[in-house]
Amino acid sequence: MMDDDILELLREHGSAFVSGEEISRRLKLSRAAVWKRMEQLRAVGYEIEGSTRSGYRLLQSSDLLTPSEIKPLLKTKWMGKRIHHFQTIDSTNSKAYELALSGAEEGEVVVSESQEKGRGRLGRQWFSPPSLNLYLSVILRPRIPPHQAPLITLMAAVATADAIRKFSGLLPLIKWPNDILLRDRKVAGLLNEIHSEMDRVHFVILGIGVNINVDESKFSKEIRSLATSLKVEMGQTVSRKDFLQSLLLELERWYSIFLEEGGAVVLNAWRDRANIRGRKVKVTSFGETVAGTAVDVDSDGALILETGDGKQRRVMAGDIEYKEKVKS
Ligand code: BTX
Repeated sequence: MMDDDILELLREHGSAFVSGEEISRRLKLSRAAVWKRMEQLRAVGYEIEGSTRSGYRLLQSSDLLTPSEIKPLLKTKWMGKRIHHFQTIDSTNSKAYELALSGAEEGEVVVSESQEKGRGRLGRQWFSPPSLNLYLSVILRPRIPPHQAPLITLMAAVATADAIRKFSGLLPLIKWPNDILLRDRKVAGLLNEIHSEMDRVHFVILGIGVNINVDESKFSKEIRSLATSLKVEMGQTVSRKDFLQSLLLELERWYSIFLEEGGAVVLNAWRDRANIRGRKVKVTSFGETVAGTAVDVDSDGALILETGDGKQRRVMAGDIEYKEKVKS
């Protein structure tokens, strides 16, 4: 954790130097210990400039999500072979949409170190602080009719949940429509957007935000009790690059399963990971709240609820609240 503290201190100063004296005072380390730590950080790939007069400054973090950092790690056949990397951007989804409109190919990825207007569903915001998390959007061009597009959203949630499980060894749960929870808190969210005409999809943008190294204290009060990160859950700092490569691999794998084996396989995988059937829930959809028992999720992504009067209701969009704790 000490290395994290040093890096945080260096990052706080941006491109300016921070004196060895200040580092040793703030982190309660001897000057010699600071020097040794810097050597260790350099050894793992951090580019740190040192000057006897001015101190230290971070020139390049080894965990940047630049194409040159990511590409050597990729195990995919085609996904992520072209990465558009930004230091900051309004929203990776908006950028990917724009690129797709001007002809970007299937599998191109937009990734940014931070987002100024990270978007959630229903006009909400996605907290996107710099260099800590993952904000990415993948362009897909499936040859499917628009009514099948929701299956792509379910597929992306399954892939994200599997990437988290394989990477962390923890068991995530999908929460309808497509949040990923660890210990009942949101660790990732998906915002997928589709561009289509009546009978065919032009492209789908898979927008995925994963909280990786953000500490609990950085979340605003409103979301602190609802959100978490891989670092919080795993108790250690996580390599965003390694996680990104796992995520792209899972997305490629599940997308091929969808194309080759069909939507039913994806839907079943989603059901397994959501564990929603039979749960007592309350759903708020466009200002209306419906309570009931979750029966299933349909291939169009709709939640089917059994309301007290024995009737079934389909809810297309909204937010769900479990009436009892999530079993994971
Ligand atoms: P959502 O509408 O389900 O979730 C947004 C809600 O979640 C917010 O209103 C807030 O309560 C809470 N929240 C906000 N930020 C975070 C966070 N970092 N972690 C946990 N909870 C949070 C979910 O929308 C879809 C989010 C997709 C984000 C990706 S990032 C890459 C891509 N680009 C883009 O603009 N959006 C997507």
